[in-house]
Amino acid sequence: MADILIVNGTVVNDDREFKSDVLIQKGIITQIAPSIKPIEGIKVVDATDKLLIPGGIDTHTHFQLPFMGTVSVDDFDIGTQAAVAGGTTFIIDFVIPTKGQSLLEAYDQWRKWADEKVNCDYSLHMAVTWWSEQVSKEMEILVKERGVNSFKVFMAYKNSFMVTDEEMYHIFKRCKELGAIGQVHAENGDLVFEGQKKMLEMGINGPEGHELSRPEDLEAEATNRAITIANRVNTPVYIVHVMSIGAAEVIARHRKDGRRVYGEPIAAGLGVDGTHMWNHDWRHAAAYVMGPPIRPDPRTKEVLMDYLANGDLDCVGTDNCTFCAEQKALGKDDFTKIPNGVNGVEDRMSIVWENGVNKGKLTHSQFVRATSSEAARIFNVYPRKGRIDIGSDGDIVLWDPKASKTISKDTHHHAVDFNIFEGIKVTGIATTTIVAGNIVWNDNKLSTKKGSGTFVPRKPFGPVFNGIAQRDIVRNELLRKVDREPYTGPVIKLN
Ligand code: DUC
Ligand code: ZN
Ligand code: ZN
Ligand code: ZN
Repeated sequence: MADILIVNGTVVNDDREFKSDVLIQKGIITQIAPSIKPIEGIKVVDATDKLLIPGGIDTHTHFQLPFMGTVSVDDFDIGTQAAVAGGTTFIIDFVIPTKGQSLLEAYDQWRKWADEKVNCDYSLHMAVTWWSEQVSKEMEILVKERGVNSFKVFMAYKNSFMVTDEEMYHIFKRCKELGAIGQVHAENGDLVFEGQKKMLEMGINGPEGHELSRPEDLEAEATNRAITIANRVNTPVYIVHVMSIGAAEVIARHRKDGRRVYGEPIAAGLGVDGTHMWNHDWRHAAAYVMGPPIRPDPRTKEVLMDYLANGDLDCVGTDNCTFCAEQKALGKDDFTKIPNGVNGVEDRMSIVWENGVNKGKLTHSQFVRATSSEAARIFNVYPRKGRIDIGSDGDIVLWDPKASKTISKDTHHHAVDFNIFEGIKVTGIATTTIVAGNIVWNDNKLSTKKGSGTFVPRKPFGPVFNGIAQRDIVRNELLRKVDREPYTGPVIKLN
């Protein structure tokens, strides 16, 4: 928790942009003014020609995740190093208990893994992979005593994480009672499973079978089903990793109908297309295997960015879940065994800048909204995170909109031996990253301290905590009255 004075910068929040100095004391922003006099001995950082943006928030990581017979290689140490090197200062990872496992036990495990290693602040979402009285009770403890306000269900990964519609309904109901938000990995898991069997029967066992077995409409269908079920409960829902035009269209349509649904595109989906899965080099093709698949249609990343710009999609995550060549090779003869996952946590901000701001689709403030502020609002850590303001955490990035780099596995800060954005030139990078007043990334060098980040508990949503939740409550009350009144109109008899 250090003191630092940043001078001559341009502050960009999601509502406005202005020239200002910023003072951070004991890790918290204490002053924002045109010309702040340095206190004796304080570290002064010159931000001439730089934008000062709130540290990025990655809503979706899987560091050191035990998954598909192996463990993702970016752990909480390397993963958060990569994060800050790219301008992200806060990550939200997923606790994923196995079916039948206590949620609290899994939570303790993740806390232990993360607390020892994180180089920036973090929070945890909880995946709910099964349903029982015990799960219901543990959800309450997690919300009231452990700082978890978001619970994710998988509609895919049959035979491991997948839940039924009935279970999802009960989990959403419980979320509503507790003031938490439901999140969904939306793919029709039964049909993915059938598709996988069909591909293998047809002799398609390479990475292209991954994409062919889980087409876009299985994502769109599940997205619609998840929103429909959440709407039965009158509770908001957050769709993780929106990968297809079809799923984005479903979300946009429900939003137009007034439903409270949030959509999260990810760096992979905004930065590359899925044609790489047809590469003749097996390792190259396998590197792009993640679920839901990155879509081969080259328009997808453009359209997802358009939805992000118009506000029908909300905040950008990554699903960072990385596996090295020998781990991907677990599926050498059978694509269904290739560990699913790609990188993103380091390159997310620059990919969004390059394909959003540099293409004229996002303003600076919209960029901040999409990479930080909106995530902070949705997950209830705003304005502590996601804003440069007095009282907010001193997590600030000096962003150079003119500096360029070419993304490569040879220079990235991940543990993984491949980068799905290899060779992409981005203009707009984090030149200095400040976490709680400490410079942790500057001049291409990391100076992080393992274990220095802290867990940020997130309160449940309620009228006193969150404007969005307040609106939801009022709207849902109205909807209940409008939608659920007994029908009193004329009765049409069908013969
Ligand atoms: N998708 C992935 O690609 N990896 C981790 C879990 C998931 O849903
Ligand atoms: Zn997922
Ligand atoms: Zn390729
Ligand atoms: Zn994920």
